[in-house]
Amino acid sequence: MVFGQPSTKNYASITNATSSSVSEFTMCLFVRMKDTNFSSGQCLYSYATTGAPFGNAFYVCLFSPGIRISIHASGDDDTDARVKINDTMWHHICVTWKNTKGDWQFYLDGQLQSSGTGLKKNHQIPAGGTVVIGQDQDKVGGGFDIEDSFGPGEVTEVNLWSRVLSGDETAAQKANCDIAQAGLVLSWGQFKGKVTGVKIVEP
Ligand SMILES: [Ca+2]
Repeated sequence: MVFGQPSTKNYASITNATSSSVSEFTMCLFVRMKDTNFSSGQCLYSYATTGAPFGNAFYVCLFSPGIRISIHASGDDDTDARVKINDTMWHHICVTWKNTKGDWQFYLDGQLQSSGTGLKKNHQIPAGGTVVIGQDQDKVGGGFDIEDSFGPGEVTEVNLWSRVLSGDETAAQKANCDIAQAGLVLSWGQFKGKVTGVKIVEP
């Protein structure tokens, strides 16, 4: 997906994205940011449900310029992954989370870059929400702000698993685009047909 300048009209979305609540996940994508010096937010991925405050139940956004991972439920819980990717190069990123201890990991280009614990421990992310690529959701499937819109840049191969992938699995994605099938709940092929405003370029 090729995004132009930030606009609330550019995104891909999938409604009813998960059929059961989520106690652990991995979300990976390839991204290239063309603006090295942005000052507003750049939201890559958001998931929103009606029960969550401000819409989002989960998001991965860049806020000038570190990547923030957030899980919302009766109060936010977020963490700064201390990773910057605004260098116009392609990067592969993976975020993992598991509710048992609230452990999270952030992989950049197949390498574990940062990690932590206590992020929304014991929380279940509710089922049935909407995933949007390229926007933050202030309400389910909408409430987009240009200050949170992704662009200019490119995003591809966005996938979501209902489990924590291993380091070897994330490294294989980066190296060979080798997408693990076990636990894959949302795949890139599903997003490609649901885009608004952005251009799809086949590899
Ligand atoms: Ca917003």
